[in-house]
Amino acid sequence: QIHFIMAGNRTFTMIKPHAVADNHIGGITAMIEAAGFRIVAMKKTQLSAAQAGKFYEVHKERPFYGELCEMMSSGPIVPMILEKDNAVADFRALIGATNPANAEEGTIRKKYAKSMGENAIHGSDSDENAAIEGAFFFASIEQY
Ligand code: RTP
Ligand code: MG
Repeated sequence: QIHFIMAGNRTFTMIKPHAVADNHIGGITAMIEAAGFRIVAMKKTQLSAAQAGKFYEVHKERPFYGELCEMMSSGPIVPMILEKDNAVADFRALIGATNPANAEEGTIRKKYAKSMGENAIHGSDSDENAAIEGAFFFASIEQY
């Protein structure tokens, strides 16, 4: 089918627990779609602390690892696989800086982040990690 031939590449994202709890799923997905990303897979789920620990294993030596895993398992999240040309870099531009104090106008974190930890949304940092993180949450039959 032609839309597969024309498809861009993929990134992975999660709406973090505080933003789900505050009813921002609709506002955030609207910004994502308006920026030209296609939602390939999406669900609402909750990580155990152990699952969050596995997802964020790359950060296990960082001082914020324990706090990060606790926060990410504190309530439901909305993981998604997104598709667009230049998906990883364009999505990181859309979400804005990790620290919301540095997030640019018009970014998701500028609008919805509360702090460095509760910064509303995750975005993969490479094509390789996007594939790993997407496969952590979604089977191939869930990706359209
Ligand atoms: P993400 O992976 O969530 O898209 O965020 P990022 O690349 O902008 O930031 P990264 O360095 O990968 O950190 C992952 C998440 O850990 C929390 N964090 N807390 N307290 C702190 O100093 C600190 N630093 C990072 C944030 O929730 C960040 O998104
Ligand atoms: Mg990161």
